[in-house]
Amino acid sequence: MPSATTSPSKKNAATALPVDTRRRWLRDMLLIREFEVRTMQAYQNRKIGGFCHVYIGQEAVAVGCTAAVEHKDPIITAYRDHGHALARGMEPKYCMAEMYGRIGGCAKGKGGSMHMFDKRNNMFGGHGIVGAQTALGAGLAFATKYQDEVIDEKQNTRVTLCFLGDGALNQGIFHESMNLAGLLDLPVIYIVENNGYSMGTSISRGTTMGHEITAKAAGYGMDSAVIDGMDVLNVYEGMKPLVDRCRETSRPCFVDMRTYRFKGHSMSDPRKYRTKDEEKKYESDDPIDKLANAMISDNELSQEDYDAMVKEVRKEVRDAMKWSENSPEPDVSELYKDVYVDEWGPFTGTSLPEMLKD
Ligand SMILES: Cc1ncc(C[n+]2csc(CCOP(=O)(O)OP(=O)(O)O)c2C)c(N)n1
Ligand SMILES: [Mg+2]
Repeated sequence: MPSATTSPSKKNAATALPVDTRRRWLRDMLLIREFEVRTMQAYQNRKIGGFCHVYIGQEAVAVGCTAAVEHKDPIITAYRDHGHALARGMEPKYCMAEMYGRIGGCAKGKGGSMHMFDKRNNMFGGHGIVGAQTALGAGLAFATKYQDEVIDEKQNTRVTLCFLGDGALNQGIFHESMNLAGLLDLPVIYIVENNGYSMGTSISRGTTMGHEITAKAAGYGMDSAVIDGMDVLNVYEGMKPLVDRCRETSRPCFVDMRTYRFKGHSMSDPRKYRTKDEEKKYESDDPIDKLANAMISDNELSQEDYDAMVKEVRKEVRDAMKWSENSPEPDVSELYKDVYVDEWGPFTGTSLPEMLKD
């Protein structure tokens, strides 16, 4: 019978990791935060157009989850995707230029904020249709399992992390994907970034059983876990055993990752559907402050080191913005390129298993 595990205690494997690892996670979260703050400003200054959703408040999820897998393991997510791309190692300039609609962007400026894609870092998007990535996540897991176990005859397969919002729980495609993943033993972990809202609809208004969403996994014969997503150490510690087990058994699993988005759903959202008190409560649980304060009080990081880190990421993001400004807009001839797979140079005549290999 599938079981729901609860949040692990804080002072375990993650705190036993080298200080440098935790410093890197802190820096990664700071970079995402700074990137998103500057994204909001650039949007207001009309440097960025189209739909845009920032990840402020949820940084510990992308950083802790990507730390729990290997670089070869595919990740895929929805449209609130800048944090996942950066956590996976995309250089900020490619992410920023994509939003600026410039040729230097990761999708040549043709995808925008919702379509961060980075094959080299095994980041398979950025998807704007709510729930669409859950079927693609199952497909990635099917392909990697086939390639790793059938073609390469390796014992351990890659594990796919498929992130989704709580709003996607009510999409038909999510249930079809869960069914197939359970039925075919696909090595995929569905991570619901449960920030409590789907645009302006709270989870209790839009989802049967409200916050008891792990019950849905039980219906598909999957193990599940509830993890506190506001603490990067907790995220890592909660995810690591699930990833190890998924790699070993090729059984999918499901995570209810409790988190909160500090800003609105998109760039224009007066947030009338929630109270200021609620926002304040979560803001006082800031994942960046939490790790920074813990490391400073444990003498693992000095205040000067922290200030220098903040300065460094500010410069990195400023440089990314400058670089994006200087990157040209795509030529009109780009309009018909990359529309079909057979026109996409590197993928021509390549089967999916081969494609996943390089
Ligand atoms: C199939 C589909 N229906 C509706 C929308 C419009 N829409 C965009 S975002 C969103 C809310 C999704 O919320 P959630 O999955 O919780 O993600 P979050 O924004 O909280 O990260 C909706 C309904 C869409 N993009 N796709
Ligand atoms: Mg949500």
